[in-house]
Amino acid sequence: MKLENIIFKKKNKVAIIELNRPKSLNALCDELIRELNIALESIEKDDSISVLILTGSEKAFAAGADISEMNDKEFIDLLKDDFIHPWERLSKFRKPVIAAVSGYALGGGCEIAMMCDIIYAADNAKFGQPEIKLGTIPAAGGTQRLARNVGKSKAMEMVLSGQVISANDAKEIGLVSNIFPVEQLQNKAIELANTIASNSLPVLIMAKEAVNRSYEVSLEEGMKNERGLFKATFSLKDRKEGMKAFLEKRKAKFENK
Ligand code: DAK
Repeated sequence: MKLENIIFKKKNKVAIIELNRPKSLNALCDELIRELNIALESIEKDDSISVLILTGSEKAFAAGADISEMNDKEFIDLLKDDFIHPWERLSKFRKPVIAAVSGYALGGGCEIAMMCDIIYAADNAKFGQPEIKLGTIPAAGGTQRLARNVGKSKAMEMVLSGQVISANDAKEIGLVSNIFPVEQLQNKAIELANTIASNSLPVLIMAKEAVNRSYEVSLEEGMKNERGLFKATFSLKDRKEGMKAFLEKRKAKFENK
């Protein structure tokens, strides 16, 4: 299938999706989201891929949903069309995802980054939920994930003022885990992706699920789920191999089984 709005690459066990609408700073139009979802489906099914990196250009990860597409919509269009559902696919993706963010990550761009598991930012990155300035509010988790990630006061400050924050501020409030000079960002993301991908894929999927549950359920329920998944790792050949390799003082050879 021909992809017009994203570029797909694969390096060993790591897939890279680059958002690619440079003329509109990677504004997230319907067709881009459709292509992204097709790529996610195929990566999820591909056993040779363990980790995904989602990235944009140096100037923009994504400057938000495409305002020109939304401009003429009426309430009834949003009600009838499946406008919301396609945006949720990334948050249901089961393999680890690293967002490598340079430049603008605004509105839907910031929301897409927050759907990823880890955010690495370039020193020129700018994050924000400026929807309030357009007379609307975030709709792909901006009010929810931001509050959970950075706390109520900062989330309110950003959502209510539309204020854009720097990479340094994003690091300080825990929105991103690391900042790198813009020219190093891709390599640093690939380095981390390779490290993650050297682990067992089924165990990565379980670990991701366990952490994500902490956002959904009580501590007690989350712990119960964690224990269940921990026990489930004991059904895997890779768990046996991991512990055996440690005791034999060698590197484990995981088979994703
Ligand atoms: N949509 C469409 N075009 C955009 C765009 C956007 N979000 N952002 C930038 N562009 C276009 C500009 O119109 C311009 O196009 P031309 O005039 O050259 O044709 C080109 O990209 C370059 O932009 P600028 O000339 O403005 O570049 P500057 O460097 O001067 O400024 C900027 C960069 C990022 C500060 C500025 O472009 C800007 O403020 N952009 C808009 C940022 C924004 O407000 N983002 C939030 C959009 S609302 C939903 C899920 C998600 C959402 C909604 C629903 N459902 C699941 C229901 C999300 C909503 C949003 O994200």
